[in-house]
Amino acid sequence: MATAELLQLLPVASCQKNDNSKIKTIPRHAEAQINYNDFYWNYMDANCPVVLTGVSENWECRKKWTFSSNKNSAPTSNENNTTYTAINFDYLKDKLSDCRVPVADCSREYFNSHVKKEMQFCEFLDYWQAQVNAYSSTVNKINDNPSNLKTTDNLYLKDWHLKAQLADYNFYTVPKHFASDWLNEYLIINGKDDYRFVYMGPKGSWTPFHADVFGSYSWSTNIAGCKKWLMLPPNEELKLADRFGNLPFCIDEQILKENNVVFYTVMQEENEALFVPSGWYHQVCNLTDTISINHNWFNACNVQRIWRNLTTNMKQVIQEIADCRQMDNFDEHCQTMLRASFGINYLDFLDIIEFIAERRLSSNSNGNNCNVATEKSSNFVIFDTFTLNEFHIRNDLECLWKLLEIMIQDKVICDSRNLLYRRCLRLLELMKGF
Ligand SMILES: O=C(O)CCC(=O)C(=O)O
Ligand SMILES: [Fe+2]
Repeated sequence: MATAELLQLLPVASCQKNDNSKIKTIPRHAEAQINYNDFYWNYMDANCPVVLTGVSENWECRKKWTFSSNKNSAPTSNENNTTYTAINFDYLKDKLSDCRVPVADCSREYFNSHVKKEMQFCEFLDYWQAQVNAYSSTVNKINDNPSNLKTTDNLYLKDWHLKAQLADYNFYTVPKHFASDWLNEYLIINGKDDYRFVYMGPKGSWTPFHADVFGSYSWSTNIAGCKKWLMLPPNEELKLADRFGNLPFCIDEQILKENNVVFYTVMQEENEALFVPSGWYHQVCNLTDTISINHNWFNACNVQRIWRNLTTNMKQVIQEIADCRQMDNFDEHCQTMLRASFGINYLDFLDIIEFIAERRLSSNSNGNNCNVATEKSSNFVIFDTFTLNEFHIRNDLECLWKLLEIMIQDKVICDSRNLLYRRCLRLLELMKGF
């Protein structure tokens, strides 16, 4: 295998930190122009959105799934007559038609989400192609508020784990800026369900107002088409809550303005990756036929936010079933309910933390010279491509140490000196000498 690319993290003082608190518009940087360290501290650690441009030029999916390299093919266009790359339906049918895919119907709401079903990929492509043919023959204006679209069905292929299904198919590469990803590092190596997705959205398909799973980050790269994002900094969404604390399913710019909500509109074009920070609510509308790749993840920068969300959700679970406190296995029951509602429970979270800590502790960068950033790298590889410099490993371990110190003060963990508590202590002990 070729030598892994080094993710070179430096102490935060080494980079001129932006003041991101009063941004007017979401900045754009050419991916090749912004280095790993600046992105890490200025955007990821600062929890501020940014668009990286020129991201997917060499990705197999851009070259083969679309006509991007064939300028003679008929492009699609939006209302402003901007041209967009057309989708190569024949290639997709040939290559992937046997796959089962998850599809949402954007015209039907079900418990604060869209109705979901499974389809054969080729069946979805037939539907999409028929849509393309229909709207190329009529002028189909997309209203600013996507729920106003009057169609019978509005299908959106989303959250497709294609990379997990076809591990050897290298249709994209993870941009290095997003490669410090504890969640997928743990899930992929342990053969568990990951958070790497493909989205294929016909013009007019959309994703309702939400924040991402666990309060994770997401990145989304457009292979073809244009997405319109409405994004709110954390807590701005509270201005939209009704008297029961429920948030709206669908928003538009007018609703946001009427409620004095701070928000940003991002038009994400082809070949651009949007970094969505933790806890930023967003709604996404595909203004044209769109294909995108995205991941959800967390790492040293946002792991404490994930932990806080986990504890908040646990408190809610405990409150909901407080009447049953006397029953046998009350604690286990709460953990089961937490996993069902939040996606992971304390045990799952601790499994991830343990795995990430042990991997870094056993890397061959045996602690020498860790106070300075050196060229020396670890002996493990992330996403088949990247490795961490010594300072990065040290930074990861320091964040894990701080997290564990917070965790062992949590009531659920320390109350009964239970297994969770002992696992946290063992890990702290292991990390003492790093
Ligand atoms: O592209 C979409 O429809 C939704 C993407 C999204 O919500 C995300 O990447 O966090
Ligand atoms: Fe999202």
